[in-house]
Amino acid sequence: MHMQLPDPASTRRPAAVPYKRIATEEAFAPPEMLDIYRRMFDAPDVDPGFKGLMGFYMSSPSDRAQHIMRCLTDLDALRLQHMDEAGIAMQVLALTSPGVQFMDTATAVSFARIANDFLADAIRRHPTRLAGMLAVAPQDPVAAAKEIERGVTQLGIHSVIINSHTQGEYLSDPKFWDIFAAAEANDAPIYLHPNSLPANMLQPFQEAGLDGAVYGFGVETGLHALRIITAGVFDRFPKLRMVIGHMGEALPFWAYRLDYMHRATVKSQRYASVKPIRMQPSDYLKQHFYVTNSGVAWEPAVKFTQDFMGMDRVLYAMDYPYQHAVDEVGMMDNMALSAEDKKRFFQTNAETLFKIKA
Ligand code: 1DF
Ligand code: MN
Repeated sequence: MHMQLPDPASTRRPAAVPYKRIATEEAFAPPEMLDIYRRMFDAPDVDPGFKGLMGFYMSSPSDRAQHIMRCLTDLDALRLQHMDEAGIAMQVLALTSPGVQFMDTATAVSFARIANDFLADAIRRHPTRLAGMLAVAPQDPVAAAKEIERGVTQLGIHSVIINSHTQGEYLSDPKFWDIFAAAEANDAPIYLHPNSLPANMLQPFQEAGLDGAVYGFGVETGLHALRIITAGVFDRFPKLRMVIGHMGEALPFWAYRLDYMHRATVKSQRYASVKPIRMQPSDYLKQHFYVTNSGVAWEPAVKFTQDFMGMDRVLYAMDYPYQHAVDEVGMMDNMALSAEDKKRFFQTNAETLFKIKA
């Protein structure tokens, strides 16, 4: 296998292919949400990770920030043009991180509904090009559960986005489990997407500039997924399914050590919080999770993850507009995979998971 890292700088247009490319972790932002964010940045107690991340994109004159802001707020001509240029047939959209998760509870609950209606309108305008995930406010788990039911039954959106921690709190805490109950009851997978690092984790990452998508996001989101697994969430909700991006936030690569050390930790009774669970951590990854390759257009990593998770559990994603890299599409097209497996990766796994009608 070639272990050389590809050059993401060139821009060739991808070729016609016998499958639809469905990109499954693509971001948008209603302008009204950015107005709410602007007001939040002025508060004295604003979360430093949130302000550092979205404050940057919303105020920086850099080409990267300007491009991202323009793309995030467009759900029509510009987005479709970028999709056409990249050969993307369909985007599965999610309210950009952190969505509503730093808002006060009342604002978060009401804005999640507004965002979902806004998304449903865009999908109605472009039903063959756009699909989506439901935003919810974990700050109010009962309201989040209701919004999942409303979104699935009334908006026809069959998955949920949660941007990792909510103000430093993790879904491993049973106070959030009404959300899992609703996701399971409505057969809606939850995409656990990165968030900026919580305040108590930020400093050693941020001082080295490693808090964002470069590394910190993956560490924190992987931690969150592991907390959910080791808290016994899937023993309690056996039909619950989750999705993680960025090649499973490296968890497939960790699987062997996770299993060994989790087993040893349970046995030694070192922590009251580490109780026995029915299976090994890697079994939950393989049976309850789907992985997208957002941000990781690297054949050896995709192949390893397919080998670990199974061909039906690894899906294509671009992470537009944060990784708007047209060249990566062709690199994924050219992976040494059978025609059937390539179609699973780009198209049919997404159609099944997100209940997209072909
Ligand atoms: C970044 C990356 C920002 C991702 C995101 O949301 C995001 C970034 C604010 O590069 O700063 O969703 N990402 O998923 O990799
Ligand atoms: Mn993303």
